[in-house]
Amino acid sequence: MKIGGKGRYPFGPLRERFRGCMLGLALGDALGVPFEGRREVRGDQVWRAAEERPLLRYTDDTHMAIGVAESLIKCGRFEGRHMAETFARNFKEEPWRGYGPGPPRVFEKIEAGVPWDRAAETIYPGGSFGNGAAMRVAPLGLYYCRDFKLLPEAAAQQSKITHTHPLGIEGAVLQAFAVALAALHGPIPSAGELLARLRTLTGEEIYRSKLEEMESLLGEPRASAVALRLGNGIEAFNSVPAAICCFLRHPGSFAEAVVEAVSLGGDTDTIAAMAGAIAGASLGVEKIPRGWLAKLENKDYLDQLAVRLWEAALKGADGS
Ligand code: F2R
Ligand code: MG
Ligand code: MG
Repeated sequence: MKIGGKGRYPFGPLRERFRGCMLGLALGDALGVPFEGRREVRGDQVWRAAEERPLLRYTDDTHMAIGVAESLIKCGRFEGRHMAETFARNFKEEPWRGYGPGPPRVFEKIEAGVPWDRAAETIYPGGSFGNGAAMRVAPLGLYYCRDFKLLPEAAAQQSKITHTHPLGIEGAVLQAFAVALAALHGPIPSAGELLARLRTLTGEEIYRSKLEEMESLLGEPRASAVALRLGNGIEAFNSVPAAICCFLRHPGSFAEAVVEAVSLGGDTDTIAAMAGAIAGASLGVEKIPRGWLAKLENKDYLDQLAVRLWEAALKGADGS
């Protein structure tokens, strides 16, 4: 099947890829968080931490992705107001998940009655270009994986709840597409084809040049070169390309993609959450190490959510 083409819809494996994506996102987040802010991390440190920790606890990345999934399941489509209110309600229940500084201020405004598509406008000059909209967008990429016409607009709109800067929005669109292509296609036949598809979505020079640069990093032995050339920071343009690259450098191994994402240092939970979401969507839940899954916080709820999202996507209120 050609990437993004209208091939036969692989019903059976798709369910396992939805599960792989949601659980992979949460695991990347949980495995990355102990190393947040480090300059560089060795792979063996990540493996050891995963083995030694009794519980793999996730952060805001997964907490917000849960909100995206809950809203899509409930509404059967993207509904901005509902998703914004879901984020605000979930934040109130668990404000300690390590949220970025902007979103809680947006939620306050939403609760005060500011419309969902206006609340984020004044938090940062020009809007936020943080990676918060990209880190949570995976369930929407799954939900709209059969509809490449609706997907970019839905990804951009969900971004605007908290992130209105064009660079924050484009990062979320790219991450949503990477997840959608991975879920639809499964194991990727060619990194070049996926990158070419993603390049057609870029309007911003920084993403275009980083996607171009990525091809030369696929055979690069040193992971540190990925952080050096693509970034490892909290800004969407310094983390979304790095996450996609970690997946493309290890397209057949969920564990290696996620461990490498953490090893880049910087915004480790978020880069690993995004790499884990793409790798899980491509490879399916069966390729995620069982020992890690067994220790993941709220594993059963995340798994149920993935299956319910898959069922909702099959009904496809506006996607089929
Ligand atoms: N917040 C964190 N990590 C900090 C440590 C948390 C601590 N461990 C704890 O437990 O409390 N991680 C989470 O935040 C990131 C996502 O952030 P989000 O949602 O994008 O937030 P925000 O505030 O919109 O943007 C983040 C930063 O980006 C810079 N920035 C954004 N737009 C800007 C603009 N227009 N001009 C200048 N700077 C801009 C600012 O520095 C923002 O603070 C994820 O890593 C998640 O894991
Ligand atoms: Mg986080
Ligand atoms: Mg983070």
